[in-house]
Amino acid sequence: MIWNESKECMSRDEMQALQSKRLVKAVNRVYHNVEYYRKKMQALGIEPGDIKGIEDITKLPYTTKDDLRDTYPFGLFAAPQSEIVRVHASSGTTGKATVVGYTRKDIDIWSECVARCLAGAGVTSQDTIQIAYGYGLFTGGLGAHYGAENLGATVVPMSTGNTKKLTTMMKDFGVTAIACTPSYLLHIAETLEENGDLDKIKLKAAICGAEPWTEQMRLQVEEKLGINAFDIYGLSEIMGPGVACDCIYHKGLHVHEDHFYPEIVSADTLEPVADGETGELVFTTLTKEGIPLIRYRTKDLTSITREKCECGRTTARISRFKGRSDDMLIIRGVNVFPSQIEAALLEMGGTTPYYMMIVDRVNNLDTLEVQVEVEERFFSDEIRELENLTKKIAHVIQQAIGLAVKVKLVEPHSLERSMGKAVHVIDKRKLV
Ligand code: DLL
Repeated sequence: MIWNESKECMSRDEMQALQSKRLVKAVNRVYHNVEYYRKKMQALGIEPGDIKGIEDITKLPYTTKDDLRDTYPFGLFAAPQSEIVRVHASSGTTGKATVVGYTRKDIDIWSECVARCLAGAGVTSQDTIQIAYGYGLFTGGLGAHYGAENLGATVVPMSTGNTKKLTTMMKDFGVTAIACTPSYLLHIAETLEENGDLDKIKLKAAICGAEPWTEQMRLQVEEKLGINAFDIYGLSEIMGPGVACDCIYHKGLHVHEDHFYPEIVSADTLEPVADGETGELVFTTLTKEGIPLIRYRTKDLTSITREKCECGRTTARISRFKGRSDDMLIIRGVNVFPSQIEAALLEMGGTTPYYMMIVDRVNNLDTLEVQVEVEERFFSDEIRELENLTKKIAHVIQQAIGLAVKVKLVEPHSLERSMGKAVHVIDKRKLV
């Protein structure tokens, strides 16, 4: 089960010693190779010699997405172009794309991290795995692909776009594992069910990430497909998929902290919070050459524990993500995360994880309509039954988020299915 015992099962002292050694090297690298970092550190009066170990990390400045945008495209690269063997970029829906570069060593470490995740999910060289994240500038496809090859599994590079072909090959090739977004896995399960193929597949594990999903959704999809579903986390700025992943105990995601040092800080004060408390996740890359980042603010909200896991790994674990601080909606002054709606819907039963939140402002008052797909067997022509169900859903959501909402039931299969990162919110207030 454990793929890299020497790295994933170290004592805390050994881990800290390794992190200290690597941090000192990383700080020297950015100071000497990246003008932007040198100036930032000089402005704070910090010299590389001031950083003697991991305990000095809080002396260092934070890095944000804006820093990457200000230095677009390659300004934070710490290796000459001749050593950069690959670039990836984020879609940049809210501004310029953020571009990241990898040296050959970075790619090797990335594949090892993804391989560790897959091994933790029970995938071995005996497995056939479909990679159904998008290939291209998005890190999902190629990141998962290299990791699966590193492990020696047989890789089927599906990408996204043709679910029919994917399910046919899943059956014909005897596919045993799949890597895709959780929302796409749901769509795949739905397609298999519609075609009466659920009992014709050999799938045993799914490694899903790139978007928030609830524990309720993970359990639902496990039950539907008769598999074990794992949560894999990552972000392009830090590496891509494989920064952290949960194990068969599903009690938090193990961070590959020999390469990525995690801190949890208050999103308001930026002061570190205690283990177990929720805050913003911050990462420092300890071994990256192409684009090492110091104290990168991910905006992802989670908590951390450093207790040893039942699986034997000693690496720090982060809890399932509630969402990003910038995904949080403020509706009539109340903080709402889409994941709260998903959890409430799945807990009540009879509904599907397909929902859309429409936020608007009418007469200076915020409104929230939640469109919900119910399971076919609950969808009835009887107006009275539908009204009762609508009231029940509105009640459950109100209990979960503390806000009265308008619920609209929509026909099964009418909300758009996603093959990448699902969209659950239309905020019309932003459009005016
Ligand atoms: O989504 C990398 C990735 C690909 C991760 C495939 C896992 C699987 P970005 O496009 O840069 O990179 O988006 C990163 O996605 O900051 C989180 O907000 C969100 N995210 C990623 N994984 C998870 C997860 C990839 N397991 C952003 N749970 C991150 C919740 C996730 N959110």
